[in-house]
Amino acid sequence: MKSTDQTPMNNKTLVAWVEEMAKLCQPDKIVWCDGSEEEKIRLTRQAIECGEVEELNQEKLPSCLYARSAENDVARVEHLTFICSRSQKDAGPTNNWMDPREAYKKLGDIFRGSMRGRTMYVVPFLMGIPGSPFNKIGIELTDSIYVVLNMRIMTRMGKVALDELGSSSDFTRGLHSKADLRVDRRYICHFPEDNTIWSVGSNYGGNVLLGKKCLALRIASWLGRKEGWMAEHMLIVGVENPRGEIHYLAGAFPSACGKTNLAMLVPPPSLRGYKVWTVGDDIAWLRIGSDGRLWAINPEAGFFGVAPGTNWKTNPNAMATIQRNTIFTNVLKKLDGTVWWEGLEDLPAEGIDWRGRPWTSTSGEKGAHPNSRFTAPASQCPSISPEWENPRGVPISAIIFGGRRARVAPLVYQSFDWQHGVFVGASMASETTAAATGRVGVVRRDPMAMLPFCGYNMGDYFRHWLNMGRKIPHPPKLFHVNWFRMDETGKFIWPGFGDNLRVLEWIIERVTGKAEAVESPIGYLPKANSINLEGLNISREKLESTLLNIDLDDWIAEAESQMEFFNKIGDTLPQEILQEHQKLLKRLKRGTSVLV
Ligand code: GTP
Ligand code: SPV
Ligand code: MN
Repeated sequence: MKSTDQTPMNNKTLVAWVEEMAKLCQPDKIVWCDGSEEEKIRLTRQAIECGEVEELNQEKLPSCLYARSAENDVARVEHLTFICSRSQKDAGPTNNWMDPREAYKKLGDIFRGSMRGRTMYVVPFLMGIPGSPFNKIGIELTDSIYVVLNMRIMTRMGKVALDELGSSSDFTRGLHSKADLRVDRRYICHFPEDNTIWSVGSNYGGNVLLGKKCLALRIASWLGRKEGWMAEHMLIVGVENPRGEIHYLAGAFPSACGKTNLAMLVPPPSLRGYKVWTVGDDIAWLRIGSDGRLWAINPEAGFFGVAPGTNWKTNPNAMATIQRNTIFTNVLKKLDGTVWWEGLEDLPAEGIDWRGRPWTSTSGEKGAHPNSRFTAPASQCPSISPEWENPRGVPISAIIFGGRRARVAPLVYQSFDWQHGVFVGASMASETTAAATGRVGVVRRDPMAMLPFCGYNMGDYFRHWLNMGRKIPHPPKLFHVNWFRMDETGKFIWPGFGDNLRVLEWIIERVTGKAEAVESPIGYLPKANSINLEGLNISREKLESTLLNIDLDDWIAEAESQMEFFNKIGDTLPQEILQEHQKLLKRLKRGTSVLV
């Protein structure tokens, strides 16, 4: 077993750890990745030769690749994801827990010899921006070129990360092997006390791109609590009004609930004069700045976005971003070597579907998997913010929680204060999506969109949010939105996408004290005429009677369901959350008809 020349001899801890892991996995070869263009070309060629990826039409989609994952490996596997803290209590009731000794043994048995006949790539990566105090460094060892090529887009990978690390031993140790891709030998384990992640048996997205959900959320949330900052499943977007003032908003929506789309929003014609700037589409790290505001960075360098539903009308910025240097996973491959998915215009007559089988438009089968994705460099996004690589981050004026709710949750409301806002985030719910395996469309509680990503006890996480509120001299205002209310025929009532700016406008005007609101039992609702409806097919009456209507019976049932969830959290649940719940119930029971 031989390492290449790039071995950083100045970092003995790193070299020793790589050797130890190589002894376990027994690869034929070890390759240290430097992140160079030459390396990209070499690895791409190798991945094409061994069939790990396919080339796409290089004239129409330059430097783009096509990948198909195993049929049983198309999404995050929450039931196989574990927090392996020494004490089960630290993982809490919402996480799967495994004793760390047991986990190392169990996964070690699967890793043992799993890289025989394969190469182990050493992928150093930086989560954050060179020179930023927010930064964390990880090293991922993997036997998947697909992972290396994705990590190269999603993170700042190679030399830049090793330079930043120097001889320090402060890095996240990530070990990944596809092994044999068997579901019964698939585990995603986090060892927060060891700053270690072991992922085996998968080759898909959030299971294996260890910088993303594993480090930047699960491990980082653990570190953030210890170190006094926050790691959140949030987009970051800057909204510039016609006067040139920019407000930055962060939004926590569960997987496949609209973060990428909101981050890249294009203003509708009636809101001309507004500009929207993309800072991040999935993860935000937030710290208190010296000016007393909350500042955020996007620790990632790329987008791993949902393909279905993305088109030139719904998300033109994403479409422009993915025309080159992009990896498409589990979409339909057209006969001309371009790609297609459900919701993209121009239905092709035929192609090869995500399973690798011939497909025709009349076959009745999906051409692309509902969780098919594109991996693209953030720098290619036309709306990328000039501030997106500012090591200080951007100041956050408002945090928006959001869910996918066909009923109950109104288009938008504002919390009364930070504590109430934390309760709103803690009690939010959303319908499950194809981003994780399991049933789709089931309403479940997903506090702050972090249910699958919080690396520690959920009650302690709420406590951390409450504490942060006390520590931030000028905290952002907290809101809740829902773009997904349906009518009786199952159609979305709100047009969504670009028109969501109408709601962001109200939110920003609430922050700046301009927009009017009325008090309802659940929070402040927009006053009838304070949301701009110009150019929309929705009457003010319809807005009031559907999108902004609070049905008291529905909400009392909602509050009961919230309580069932809080009961599961047990004794770490902060009293403040219970108090807010009691106050909500009291307001609901006092209310008669609360139409705006
Ligand atoms: P993850 O990457 O899984 O975290 O997802 P995300 O939160 O970034 O979701 P994304 O923006 O990719 O949207 C997921 C799906 O919802 C896509 O099919 C979108 O087309 C659709 N979608 C996004 N925004 C809206 C909206 O405002 N209205 C409607 N009806 N659909 C939307
Ligand atoms: C999500 O599921 O929230 C994603 C995709 O952003 S994954 O990287 O697979 O987690
Ligand atoms: Mn996500």
